[in-house]
Amino acid sequence: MPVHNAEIAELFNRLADLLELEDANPFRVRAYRTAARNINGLSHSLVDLLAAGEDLSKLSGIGKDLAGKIRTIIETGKLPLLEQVQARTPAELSDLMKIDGLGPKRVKTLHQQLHISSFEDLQRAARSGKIRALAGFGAKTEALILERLTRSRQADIRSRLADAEDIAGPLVNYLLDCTGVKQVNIAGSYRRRRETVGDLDILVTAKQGTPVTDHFVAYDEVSEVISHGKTRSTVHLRSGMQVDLRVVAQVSYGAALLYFTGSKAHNIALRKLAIRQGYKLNEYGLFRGDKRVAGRTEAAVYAKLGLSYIEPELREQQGEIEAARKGTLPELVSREDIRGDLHCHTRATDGHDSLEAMVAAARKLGYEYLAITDHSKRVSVAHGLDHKRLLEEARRINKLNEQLDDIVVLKSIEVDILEDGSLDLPDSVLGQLDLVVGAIHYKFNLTRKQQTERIIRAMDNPHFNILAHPSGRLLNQRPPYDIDMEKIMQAAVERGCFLELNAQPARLDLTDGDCMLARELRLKVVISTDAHSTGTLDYMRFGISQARRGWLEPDDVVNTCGLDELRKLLKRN
Ligand code: DGT
Ligand code: CA
Ligand code: CA
Repeated sequence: MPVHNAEIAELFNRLADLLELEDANPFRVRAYRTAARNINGLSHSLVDLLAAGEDLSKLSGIGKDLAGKIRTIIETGKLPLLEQVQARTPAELSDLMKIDGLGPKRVKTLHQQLHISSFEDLQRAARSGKIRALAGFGAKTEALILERLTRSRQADIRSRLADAEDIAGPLVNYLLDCTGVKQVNIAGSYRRRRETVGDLDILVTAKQGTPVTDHFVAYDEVSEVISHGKTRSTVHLRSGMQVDLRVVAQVSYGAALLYFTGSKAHNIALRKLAIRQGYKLNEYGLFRGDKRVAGRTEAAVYAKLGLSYIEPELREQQGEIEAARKGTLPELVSREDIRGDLHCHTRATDGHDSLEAMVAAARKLGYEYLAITDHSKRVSVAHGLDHKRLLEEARRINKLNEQLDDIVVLKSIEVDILEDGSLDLPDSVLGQLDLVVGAIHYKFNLTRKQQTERIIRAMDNPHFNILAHPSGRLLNQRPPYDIDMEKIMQAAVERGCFLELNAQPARLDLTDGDCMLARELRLKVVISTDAHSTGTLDYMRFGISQARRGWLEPDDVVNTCGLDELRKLLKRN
């Protein structure tokens, strides 16, 4: 089993948390955290680097000791030190640290002062008002803990789409290795490209079921076999993911794919429509009496029902069936429509690759433009740019542009929106850039009214173009800050500004619903990766699928425009 960089980083982060919980040397704790952050930002897989004979201790933040640990993880899948530390930490105590807002320090206080070592203890203490009395907590924190306790338990069950992909990819390859297997497809919410998935629903075509389900339950990563039958089986993987597998015959493959792709609401509506037309629809096909009239492909089933083909991302019972009947479905935006990326970072702040490397990677993707948007000085942890360093970067970009004829590098900044809605750099500096991307990185807890006004005031600045990650949410980690999204979108339309759909798998901010709202208000959206390394420019695909779920067409997306058209849009109204 290949080990992903994210998994390795996760092991080091867990180790750092547990060490901190037991008061280990802070420098040691920090070293593991730094290593995890650097590993997450690498644009190559550590497995590949090791296989190519690279010396891992040359990587930034990775010394000899860490390089050795990484090698052990890759070779054995284990970090022995973590297992030792884990063995001496109560399991529930380490689970408590997963609650947003409860780092190792706070969990330690809760444990020492209130003897809290489980979710139940924590909930009881919060409900009875004991937590607010602790130094450094307060009533507000107590309320947040209660809220997050409920939220994190629901969130824990669903995986981010990108994590699900990491798990699904190798499993699909493994299934394809089984003799007799013709096709393997992942249906369910995964195929509809929802931002999180509950479980994986895998569909396989093969003449005989038993060899396939036998092969499936023998997969290395399986931790528990829930059921094991001739044509269907369910397992849990070591990652915690549940996987349902079904083996179907070729003649009903389309009908089965349709059924197991869902959504359930879409299925029910389709089945009703079929009944009204005198058919019967199930996972084996579309039938008139006993005769199967369609089933081999999804397209054939839709066609027989008088519908145009409905893309999986649209199958949420949000009017898509009606639109398919009238022939008014949107022509969804796709990867080929994208002409450039308008949000990325370089080594000048918290990116991992140089300006030149980022531009080279964007050229390889066939982009016509790339905006470099490093952080502004307020974000000191990312070593944000002051006006001197920003202008220095701008000069380097000018030079680079003189040498390039197939891509234009746009000078930009991800400027911090300060608490009063002013921007972190003076207008005289912002005016020298090609575009300005603004973002909130602190003071998440203002009231809805204050936060909304803060953002609109930022857009009042005539240099402001794009609001980055508009809600600030992090999937399974941090709720959105409280804003009036419609009011902000309206204000953007009035001022000629745009909202970003941030394609980071943990953000996907805007949501699909926000995209629909933007389309209704005729506000164009910018799909940006916020890449911090060359490899993650590829996150564009997550942004695209989110946009497709929001019914967006190429015309609804700013960065489907060529450079001239883009420059016009950036001039505001
Ligand atoms: P998830 O796993 O929670 O992210 O969401 P899904 O959509 O993958 O749901 P899941 O795994 O429970 O079921 C996969 C598909 O199977 C679902 O999208 C539609 C279909 N399905 C499941 N249960 C029913 C049902 O009771 N009626 C109908 N018509 N379809 C169902
Ligand atoms: Ca599912
Ligand atoms: Ca399922």
